[in-house]
Amino acid sequence: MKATAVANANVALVKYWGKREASLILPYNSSISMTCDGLQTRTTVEFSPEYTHDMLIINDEELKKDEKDIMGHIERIRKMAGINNYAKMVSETNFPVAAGLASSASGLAAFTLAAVKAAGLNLDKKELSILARMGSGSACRSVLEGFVEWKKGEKQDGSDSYAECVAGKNHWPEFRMIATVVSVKRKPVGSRAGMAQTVATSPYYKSWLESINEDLEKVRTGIKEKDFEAVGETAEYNCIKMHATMMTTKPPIIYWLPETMEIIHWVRSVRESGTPCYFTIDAGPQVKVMCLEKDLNSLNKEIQSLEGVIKTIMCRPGDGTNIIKEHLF
Ligand code: 2P0
Repeated sequence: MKATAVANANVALVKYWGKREASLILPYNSSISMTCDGLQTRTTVEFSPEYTHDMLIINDEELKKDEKDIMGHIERIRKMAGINNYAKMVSETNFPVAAGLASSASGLAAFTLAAVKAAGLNLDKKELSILARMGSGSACRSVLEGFVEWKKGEKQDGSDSYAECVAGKNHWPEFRMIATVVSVKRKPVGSRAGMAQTVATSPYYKSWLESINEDLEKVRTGIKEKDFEAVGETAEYNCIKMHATMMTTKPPIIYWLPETMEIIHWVRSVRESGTPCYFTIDAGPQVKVMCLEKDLNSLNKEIQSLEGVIKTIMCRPGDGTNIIKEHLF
């Protein structure tokens, strides 16, 4: 009753921001992401009669309380499998947790698959995506490889709200992302609370929803046609629109730091001088720079020389969530 899974984080090109139903995690809008190799979580889960309580250890630190209610998620999986044993869960990421690099997406995707396997369940990709979604919305996209769309669905039970592959990881290997780390501090407002506050108080949230279908269509088509400018331009603008809804909540949520702004302006000036690149930013200060493979190394070198950049991680379209043989304990 022990299994280990590995999952990559994903970065949204069209963002998920806002829930129409919180307990099942059903979004107001569909979203599209790239599963990023290079931002990886490994998780081992074991159910055993020898454990007297559930234990969750992330990057060598035992968690007593978790923001994402991973304990609630393990209970859900225990019920599905009809088992009573407590679980030990050990998880390791190769990037900073809770700093806006989608750690909950890779974390909950790896955790869901490892727990399902350890519990003796056999789920297909759709069922796994639905289950991962109930752990953390964006995790449903990390189940799949390459470029992925999470269809928001219409049903109240969430059975039509899951992710599907738009294009596999080998469809467009020239599309790259450079994830920058400018701060490793925990963000001031978690995304779960942040999106609830946005839905409840931002006067711009309605406009966000009104323009989302156009963005989804442009990015979906752009990926299929490998149109870098269309995807980059739409993704960058979609990110700015999402942050505009965050900044207009009461009280306002501002995730950007001075270093974030510095990279934004740098990307714009590089683009003006002829190198195609675009930025996107999630619920945190880190900037992800989208570029083409041919410009990757030179742009990465330049970003590393910017003041305030602690490190960069270069990503290409990556694998979905998979079982591996090597356990963490
Ligand atoms: C996204 N984010 O599409 C957006 C963009 C952050 C900004 O999905 O409450 O950790 O667990 O469903 O998935 C972050 O939110 O939130 C997120 P829950 P989640 O990637």
